[in-house]
Amino acid sequence: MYIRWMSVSIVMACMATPAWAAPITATDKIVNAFMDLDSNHSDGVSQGEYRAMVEQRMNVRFKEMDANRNGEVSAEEYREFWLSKKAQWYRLER
Ligand SMILES: [Ca+2]
Ligand SMILES: [Ca+2]
Repeated sequence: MYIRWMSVSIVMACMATPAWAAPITATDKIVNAFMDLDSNHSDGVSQGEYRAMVEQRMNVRFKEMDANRNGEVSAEEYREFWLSKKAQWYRLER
């Protein structure tokens, strides 16, 4: 009888799980990562906050492409960049 009561109690506890304890989905993680862009904590991502992320990624990408750091990406630099990244992007190789 005690074990049965314990089982019922556990089931009821699981059913009464509050919303804040709901499992985090993959979409939740993506939304949370997006909201990390909200640098002024306004509960929204402004165009400026979004632009800052895009520019930061662009700067990283440009540095990867501009191997000799002369401020321009030559055809050869882009070829090397493409060859080094295409497998990763298109999962052709591991
Ligand atoms: Ca904001
Ligand atoms: Ca260059």
